[in-house]
Amino acid sequence: MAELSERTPATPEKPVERYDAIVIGAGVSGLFQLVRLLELGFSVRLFEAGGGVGGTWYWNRYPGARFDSESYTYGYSFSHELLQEWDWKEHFSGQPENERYLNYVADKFNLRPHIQLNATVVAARYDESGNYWEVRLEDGSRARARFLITAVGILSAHNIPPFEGVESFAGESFHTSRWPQEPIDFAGKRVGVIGTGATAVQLITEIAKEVGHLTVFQRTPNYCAPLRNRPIDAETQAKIKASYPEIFKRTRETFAGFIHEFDPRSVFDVTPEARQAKFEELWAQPGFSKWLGNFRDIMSNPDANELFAEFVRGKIRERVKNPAVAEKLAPKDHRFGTKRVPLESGYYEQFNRDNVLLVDIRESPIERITPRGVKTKDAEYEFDIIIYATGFDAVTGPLNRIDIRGAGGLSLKEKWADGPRTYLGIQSAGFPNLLTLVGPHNGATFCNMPRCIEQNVEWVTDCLKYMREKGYERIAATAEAEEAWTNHANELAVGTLMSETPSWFFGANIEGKKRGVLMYLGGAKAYREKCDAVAANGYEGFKFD
Ligand code: NA7
Repeated sequence: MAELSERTPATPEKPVERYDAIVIGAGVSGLFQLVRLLELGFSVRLFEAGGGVGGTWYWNRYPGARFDSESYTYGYSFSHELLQEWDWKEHFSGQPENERYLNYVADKFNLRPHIQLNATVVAARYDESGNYWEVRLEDGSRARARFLITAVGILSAHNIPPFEGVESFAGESFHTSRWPQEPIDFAGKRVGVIGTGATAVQLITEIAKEVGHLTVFQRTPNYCAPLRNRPIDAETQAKIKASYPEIFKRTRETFAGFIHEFDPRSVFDVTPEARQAKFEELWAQPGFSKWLGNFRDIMSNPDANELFAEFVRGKIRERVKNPAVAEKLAPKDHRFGTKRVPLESGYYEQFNRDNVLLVDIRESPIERITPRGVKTKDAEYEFDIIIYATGFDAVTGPLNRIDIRGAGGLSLKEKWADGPRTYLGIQSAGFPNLLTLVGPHNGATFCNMPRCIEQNVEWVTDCLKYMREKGYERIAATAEAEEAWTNHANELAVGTLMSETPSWFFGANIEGKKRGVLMYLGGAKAYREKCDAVAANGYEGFKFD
């Protein structure tokens, strides 16, 4: 690959930089991929749109942002030294600490010389005759590499719905994922939050006590469950550090890479009393136990699901004093766990405060944003600040926002107009040497992210090593392998309770986006086994040159 490491001027002013590999994104996946590529001796450039490293934990700096994963299952597992020297302070660590951690990783592994910040990749083009990718940045500069590895995450393309008048608002407004670096002074301010997803639930709980008045615009209520965060004391810290091998052994075995695993029993295998006791027990536990540690048929049998859904509604009714408000907050239009379950630390109690108002925008839809605030069908609400907690163009959005052109000028976005088509969520046919970490239909999409990210990165790294050993310079998924994987990923979603519910898992939150499963619902373990088998069989389904 020596020829790609040279610098050849494209124009006298601006040389086109050349590398063995280009990585896009300095989040959890991009940083680890960089570590591994440098170990392979590759020359690498990592382009990051943000002004710092951390990806999700750089961008999502809104008050209350924190892990829903147990911290010690979220950190990287690849370095024993890192595991032993990093002290997580809370069981579910908050954004500032998470961003510090990823900066610590960047320093520890000396990654910064290879990272270019404030560098938004807007286009990437594959040159067939030269077998290289050329990326173009927003500032017009270009760089080339044999391999292009996207590490853009599944929730980085933020979405502000096309409300009329968004630009006309005279106060301050921002999306939760484009939060200002400087702290916001909420004291005495009239604040409107649009959205009640996992992000809004964290944010609202945190700012309700600070603001003058808070108006929450809810379209769909969620089944929120208690996070039960707490600090990690010294004794627990020592125990955690001593048990990392067991922790990661467990997260390799579970369905979604968390420490929680479904109870193999049906809700109907036990008496109503035993079931109620189990529900209460789950409710008292931290994290996703209520979702991913529940009876197995909660996620497949509507009657089983309804039992737990009603249990959660009961909890909401107990906590919210005004019965009419409680009913609005209690979901009835979709089943429990078919959307991402927000974890909360006092969310429902915020609606007992005098300074918090819930507006049901199914009853009274938002008509437009005005210079003064938000106009619904029935009223105009005046604000100093509007916060859009309106989510993301998930999974395909971050890739589609880059103009990616493969062999013959094929556009990835156009190819995916009717839904993504990939092999293992790692490659799309017609895009040789483009490797998409955590791409659509990749096992990492429905997973405790870092656990599956490490699997993705190790697999890609092994594949690149294999290519080097064999003298191959091009890897391309075959159309047949892509067809089979895409059918498999789509079939896994057919008939599931999840597929009945409009959510970002299926692209349903974005106007005009083709509806279809974006995740891989076969489980992280099954996905890893499939990837391992593909590698063991000489990377079947890929063609090498
Ligand atoms: P989500 O979960 O997509 O939530 C977005 C929220 O914004 C949700 O309540 C939406 O209501 C609401 N929304 C979106 N578009 C509109 C329009 N047009 N009008 C009114 N309300 C709207 O995003 P989050 O950031 O909370 O969470 C994303 C993931 O980040 C989460 O799953 C975790 O994995 C971390 P809707 O439910 O669509 O009716």
